Amino acid sequence: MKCDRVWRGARLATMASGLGLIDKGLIASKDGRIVYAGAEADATAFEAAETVDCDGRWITPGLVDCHTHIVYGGNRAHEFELRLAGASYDEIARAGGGIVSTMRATRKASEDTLLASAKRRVEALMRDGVTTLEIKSGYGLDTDSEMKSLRVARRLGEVLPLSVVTTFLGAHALPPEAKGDKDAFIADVCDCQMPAVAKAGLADAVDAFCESIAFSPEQVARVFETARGFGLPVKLHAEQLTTLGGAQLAARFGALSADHLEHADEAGIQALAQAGTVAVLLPGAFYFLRETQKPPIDLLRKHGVAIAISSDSNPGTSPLTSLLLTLNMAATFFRLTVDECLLGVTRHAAKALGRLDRVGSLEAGKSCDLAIWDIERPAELVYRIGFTPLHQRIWKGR
Ligand code: DI6
Ligand code: FE
Repeated sequence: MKCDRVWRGARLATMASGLGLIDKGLIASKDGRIVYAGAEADATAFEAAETVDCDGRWITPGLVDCHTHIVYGGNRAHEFELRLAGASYDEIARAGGGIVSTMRATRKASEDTLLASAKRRVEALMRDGVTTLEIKSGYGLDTDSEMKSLRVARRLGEVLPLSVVTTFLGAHALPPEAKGDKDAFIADVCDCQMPAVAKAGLADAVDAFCESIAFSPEQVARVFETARGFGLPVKLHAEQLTTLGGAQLAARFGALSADHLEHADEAGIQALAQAGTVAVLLPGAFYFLRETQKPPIDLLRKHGVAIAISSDSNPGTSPLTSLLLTLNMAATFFRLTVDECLLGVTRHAAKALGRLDRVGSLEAGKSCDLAIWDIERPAELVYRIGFTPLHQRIWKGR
């Protein structure tokens, strides 16, 4: 069979079922897609334009970072200093800092400025083998600025060799001009912002922040009903700081994912299991906020909920741009196993984006997105702190 490129002599972690380890593996690509991934011994004869000998290196699917807020103006290093001096995240937010300070900087910044700053952060993630990246809006908080942020997210996927999935997070925080009226702001999100975003084709999904300091389950339900009307799948920031029933709400709407979940209870986890909603864990925010309440890992295991892991890259609670470091945190803080960690940034992360048909495992028909590693065993991807053993990153067969 004719194909474009063959990688041979590799050890594969296909993630097709469990880690799907193959000792002497071969991958063949054609037109940017995988046409074969499996044992070299079982492969038909491929006539390839280029053959790469991998010298026993490991190949995993290109990594998927399924939850980021990576497009924003300015940064919050000064608030970090205030926190070090004793102020809490809450106090800073109430004093006009927090998400609203990033909103001001994001509204002020030009599209090119936002693009240039986000590009450097995305490139850092790419150096860890990331080939698919989700990017949320939510620092614009009005129609024009939300659309500007989402256009920047789309442009990142045009100027960089990786796949970008965009999410409209209009219900992230209350902007000052809403003068405390959350219901009126939610009406604006549903009646003005989301229709404009959907009409322009700028969002692949819709997210919301369901939290006592953000929006109630009733307000989020309104956002989700509107999203349904536009045919957009939903996901939710749920149970990060308090137990509000966000997990059940996400399940009720068949959400792709429920994210954070530190304070989720068993009923919530059961609901996620029944709905097939992925639990996205964000150890970077847990670390940076010095949280002590861990997500209920044992309940997620008991009920068979797929676990994904993501950087949550954002200026306020997770200024993190390494997915491998995120894995080390997931293992160290949450006691996830190496297998759970690696599935969490491949197969399960792809599922959390509704993209499992295209990415997340090494299987024929999927995009040929590969991470080729200079490692002796997969555990090295989780074990190291601040070192990337990436040999090469392949996106769409190149
Ligand atoms: N949860 C978070 O941790 C971030 N957004 C969200 O919904 C916080 C973002 C920020 O503080 O800028
Ligand atoms: Fe987040």
